[in-house]
Amino acid sequence: QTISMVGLGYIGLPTAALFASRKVKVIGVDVNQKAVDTINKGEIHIVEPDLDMIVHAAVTEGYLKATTTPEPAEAFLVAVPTPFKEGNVPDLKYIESAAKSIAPVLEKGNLVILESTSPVGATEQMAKWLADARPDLTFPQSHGNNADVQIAHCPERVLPGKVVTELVSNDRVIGGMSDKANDMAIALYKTFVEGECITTDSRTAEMAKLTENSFRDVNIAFANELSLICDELDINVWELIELANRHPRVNILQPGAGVGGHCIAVDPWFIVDSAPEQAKIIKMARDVNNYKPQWVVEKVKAAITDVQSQNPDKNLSNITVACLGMAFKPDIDDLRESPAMQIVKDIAKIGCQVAAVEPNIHELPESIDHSHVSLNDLSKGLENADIVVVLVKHKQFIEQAEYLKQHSCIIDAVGI
Ligand code: SAJ
Repeated sequence: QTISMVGLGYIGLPTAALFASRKVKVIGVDVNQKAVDTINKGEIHIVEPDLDMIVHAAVTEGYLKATTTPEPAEAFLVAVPTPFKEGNVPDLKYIESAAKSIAPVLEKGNLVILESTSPVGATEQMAKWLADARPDLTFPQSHGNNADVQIAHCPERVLPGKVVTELVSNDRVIGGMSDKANDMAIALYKTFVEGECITTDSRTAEMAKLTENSFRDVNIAFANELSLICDELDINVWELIELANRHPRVNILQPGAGVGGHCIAVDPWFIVDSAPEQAKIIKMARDVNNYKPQWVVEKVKAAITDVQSQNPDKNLSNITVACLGMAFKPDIDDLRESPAMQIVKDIAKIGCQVAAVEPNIHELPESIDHSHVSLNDLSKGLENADIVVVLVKHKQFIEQAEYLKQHSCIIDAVGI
């Protein structure tokens, strides 16, 4: 059996490598020539624990190879990005181009699985693109179980940082466009999935994935809203949440600097776009979480005013704000869609000096204003800081909590 993984990013590459580790031949397809070359050398172009070993073994043993042009296979798995475009509308252009690229090599008996997080109806749309490109084959929208090519949506739901273990142990929702597609998809995933495979239709599977991430977004928004309320009422929100969580049916999440990453801050918009009249709480949660970085910046501005009123000779350019953390969540190096990174940029725009501390990176990204922001280790970052802002709950900062507490002006967005 040969399977083809279309899209070799954070989800596609680990999935491809796990199939290959079970001695299934995998052809990985990606438009990024550099990524293809790196993988064919047995190396990886993304950061994810344990992935390097598995990819290296899969490539050297000959079970995984990468290419930029699709080849025939029995099953095709599509894991390409589904961003949103202007107006928070989902953009399916990567699914469309993946579908159009595999269509010419499809054969009778194939299974095509969409793994990308998608708005409701995207799998049916993909099936339509495939059918339009291949009028000589039949598809489940018109031929159900008897179609030449079967199609399903099986959303990924793994946590960045734990992808390799969660791919194996998580339960898997399988949304086939026919019963046959469901049977074929279960047989395929059972190669390495130890969790349960539960079947439904493609639209419910799409909505299930969006619901999971929206559930988390709404719950984080509740915590973030509490942090604003408690600030107003002069109550320690961390203590409050700990106390409320002693109730057997209450489990409040943690407030923070905002919600980042490529999933939780994006997926709820797919629901809002599909049902704008009904999706009231989901939309409101997005707004609450999106506002949080701005609120942190406002706190910093107020602290700057305080510092200046105590030291009238201090102008903006000789005030230093130490920003602890730039990643989108604790103990990773991923800065994409990071509220902490946005906050660092916004504080630099005020005109003061920013001493950024991010133990998981070695150099500042290019998009940062290097004349106002420097990258430091923790002790150097704190050295001349007038104000300290904790933006990410990295383990290195938790270890130094007692020391940090001694600083005269500290804004703790994450409850260190
Ligand atoms: N966050 C808080 N407070 C919390 C928990 C998280 O502010 O109590 C913030 C984090 O700092 C981060 C953001 O939320 O900025 C998202 O982090 P996360 O760890 O909740 O989730 P992701 O984006 O890394 O992964 C999510 C997961 N979804 C759920 O937990 C429901 C993962 O299982 C999905 O597979 C992934 O999205 C995805 O690919 O969709």
